[in-house]
Amino acid sequence: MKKKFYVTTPIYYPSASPHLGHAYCTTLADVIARGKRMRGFDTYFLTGLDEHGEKIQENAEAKGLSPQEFVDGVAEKFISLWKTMGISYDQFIRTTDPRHMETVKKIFSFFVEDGDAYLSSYEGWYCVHEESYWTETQVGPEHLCPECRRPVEKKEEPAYFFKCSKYIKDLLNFYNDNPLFVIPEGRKTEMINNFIKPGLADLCVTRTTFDWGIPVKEAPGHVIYVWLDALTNYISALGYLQDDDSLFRRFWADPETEIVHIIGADINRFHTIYWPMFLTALGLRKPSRVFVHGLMMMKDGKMSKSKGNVIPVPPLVEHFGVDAVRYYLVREIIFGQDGEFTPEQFVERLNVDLANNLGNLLNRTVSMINKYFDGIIPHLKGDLNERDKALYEAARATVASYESLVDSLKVTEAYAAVMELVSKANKYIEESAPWALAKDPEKTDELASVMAHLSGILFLAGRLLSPILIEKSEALFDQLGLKDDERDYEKAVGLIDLGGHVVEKGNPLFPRLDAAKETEFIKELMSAPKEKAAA
Ligand code: ME8
Repeated sequence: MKKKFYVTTPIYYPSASPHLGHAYCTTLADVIARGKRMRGFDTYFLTGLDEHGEKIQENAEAKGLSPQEFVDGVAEKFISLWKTMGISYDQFIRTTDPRHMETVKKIFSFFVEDGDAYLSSYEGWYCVHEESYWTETQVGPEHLCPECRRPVEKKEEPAYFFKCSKYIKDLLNFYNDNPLFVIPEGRKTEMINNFIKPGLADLCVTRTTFDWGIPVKEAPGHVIYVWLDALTNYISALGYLQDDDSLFRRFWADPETEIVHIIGADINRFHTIYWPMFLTALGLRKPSRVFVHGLMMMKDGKMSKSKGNVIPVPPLVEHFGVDAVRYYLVREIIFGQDGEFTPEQFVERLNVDLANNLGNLLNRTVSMINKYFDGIIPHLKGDLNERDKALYEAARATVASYESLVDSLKVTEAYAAVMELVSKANKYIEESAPWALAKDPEKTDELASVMAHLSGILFLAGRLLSPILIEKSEALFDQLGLKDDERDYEKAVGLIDLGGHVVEKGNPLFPRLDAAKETEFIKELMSAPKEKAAA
């Protein structure tokens, strides 16, 4: 039986155009999904948009559009960006989809029937931007949203509440029994200390002050407040409480499916406190892991359209290529930690890792096979010496650590391990000195062995990197003369003999970039007029 794997990104608010921060999270999820598919897991990858709420209604009004027209327009931009970034999602869920709305209504009715949701009235400090109510302590004397530091307003309204108090014990037991539920672990401690220990209030789940939301059947005038609506996407997309729930049975209900939500720290509370509670109330299993990634920051703080510091992704991809941008995102920012984008580091990372390390290894190997063996990869005849042996042992160890690192969501480290192997192969060239072996007729076997080993490493590295390098890995296989049906994972990790394949020298995979010129190019993109940057 194939192992099953379900991975999701947050469903983003269509209140702004997507930027490199959104691309960061979605690309990581894509790299994880592609990596699992490559290894034969039955994989499902979900992303989408969170289209209801007051902020969206306001944004639409400001543009003279209906909320639906407005979100349709922004949805196109997101879908187009994901195409540009090569995102291989299986479904793009939108919370205005009638099937999603039906599921949310049914869930709400269950909650009311079971007494998990009750009508009361709410008074609190509300942040329109975060769509969140905060307590007096949280907003402090300046009355600022603790999340985005914008001014909050005092509001009172009738509202339904979800009875969190009923589920706290279950949640804490679940945390205890599943130490890997929240990664990095510190993110769980944060939740316990900041929200659970001070006393978790029941969660407001309906609103009456705007109407762009899913209407509550039980109480006209109420719409379902965004978080119950939004979190439900992870199961409504799979058909939960719908006529066809086969995906739900396959990817959620089955306790054997590994379910991973990738999110940013800003929405940790909703995913690691309320979402497990909703699921318990519905009698459903909880996700296996919530991975809280760090934010990609700019020199002047968080990337945001209002600050005018967003990096427009399409021109970056057009200029450097999709693989270069994907590689940068995965490799430069350690998954789980905040990172800072700088044009200098962007160019440097591409030059050091892709042009000098990987590109160079391929270029040198193919040139030498052309020069010494008329372009035909020599057969592998085992390890001829300690150097050969050490290289292939390192390769096998890399596969093992790559798989285990990816499985524990240490994505950056997993790909760093592959690049480390590529560096080792470059060093192996220096140490074997094929140019010297070529001068000695008695060393032909050794020379052949060096070429055979290098070809095996290139095939392996190309395969392991292919979840990131979606185009260049294929170009690499082309240069090794591999046919389409010879490129699979098992063959690559088996370090099979590629002898007899005819190499084909192509363009350099990643030409070396002129650092000064390219840095300038990115800086210009960043300072482009806002309308351009938002495109
Ligand atoms: O919160 N760096 O939507 P949202 C890295 N609709 N990631 C970033 C980022 C940055 N600079 N900026 C945004 C919402 N993100 C809700 C989610 S889910 C059921 C509902 C990513 O559009 C990051 O993953 O504000 C963050 O958690 C998410 O976008 C927030 O997206």
